[in-house]
Amino acid sequence: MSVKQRLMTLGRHIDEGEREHPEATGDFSGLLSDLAIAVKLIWREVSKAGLIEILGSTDRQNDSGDEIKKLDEFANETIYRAMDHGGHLCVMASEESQGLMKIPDRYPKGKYVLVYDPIDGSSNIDANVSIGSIFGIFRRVTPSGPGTEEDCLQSGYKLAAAAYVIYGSSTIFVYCTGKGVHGFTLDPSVGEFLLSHENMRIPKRGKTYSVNEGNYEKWDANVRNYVDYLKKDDPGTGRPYTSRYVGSLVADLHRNILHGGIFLYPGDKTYPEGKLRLVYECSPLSYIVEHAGGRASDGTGRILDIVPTCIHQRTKLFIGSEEDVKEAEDFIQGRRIA
Ligand code: P6P
Repeated sequence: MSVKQRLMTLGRHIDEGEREHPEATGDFSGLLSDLAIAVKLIWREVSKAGLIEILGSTDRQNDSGDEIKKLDEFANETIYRAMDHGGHLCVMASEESQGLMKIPDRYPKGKYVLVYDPIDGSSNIDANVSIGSIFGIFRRVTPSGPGTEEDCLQSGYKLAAAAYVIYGSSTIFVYCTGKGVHGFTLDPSVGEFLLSHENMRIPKRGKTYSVNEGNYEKWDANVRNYVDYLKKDDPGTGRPYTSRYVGSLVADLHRNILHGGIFLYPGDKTYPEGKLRLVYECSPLSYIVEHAGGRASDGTGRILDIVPTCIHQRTKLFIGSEEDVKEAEDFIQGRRIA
């Protein structure tokens, strides 16, 4: 009989992880379990988004200037309401909320911080292209009481855990608490996330690159040199690479983790510092990719070493297979032109 994946639910996996830490209070496990409930509620709306009035825009913009979709708002509120009363968190921050999301006074304050992008890739919602959610969990740095901006503005290397969810042909919850990266696929018939990708490892090099080539004219020469290099036909080097870009960071990244490759969103004339958000998009995803054996850089340094100065701060992002990201850094830093 072929070796089958252990029949393991996300909840059991979280509990087993907690048992490896005798000092654990169950706080962390409770937090992750509450998060899984929120994700299932979002999945339910995403899976029928075309059937009910949840597509379309709220005619408002978030702090990033991005149009707020109704599903964005639903997901943002669902996560907040699932997480605000468990006593695990002292504060939250979200792409969809300008300022900090405080824990109501009537609820206890916990020792963790949640930063998140409730729906990433929302411009794809009405086209039925995969979208995602991204989560980062820090330990608080302030001693007690309501959490502050200081608790949210931590470098990614201080993350206690990170997770992403892809709502696509199937819904997959991928998380890491520092002991490997593990993926769980939702079985809608029982409403459980079942272990499907144990100990995910990203190949050291891939043959796929993901970038919005429509920005080519807006890039600097180093970025153009790198992308031109990937497209050059050079037998024996694996080039030309295949281009794959769906415009949903989580979906593009998940594919590159499974099969190898690089995702890049460099700076350009529109977004000189890069478009993607550091605190609740790039840091959590970089934490996961590094624990899967990959690399994540802003072109000159490690994403996880960046010290955020504001919640909605943007960054350039080169993330994926270690050798591909290192090669990209050589071009971005001008050490290579071909
Ligand atoms: P562009 C979606 O809006 C997003 O934040 C990421 O999910 C995605 O990778 C990127 O922006 C797409 O940006 O400029 O290529 O449309």
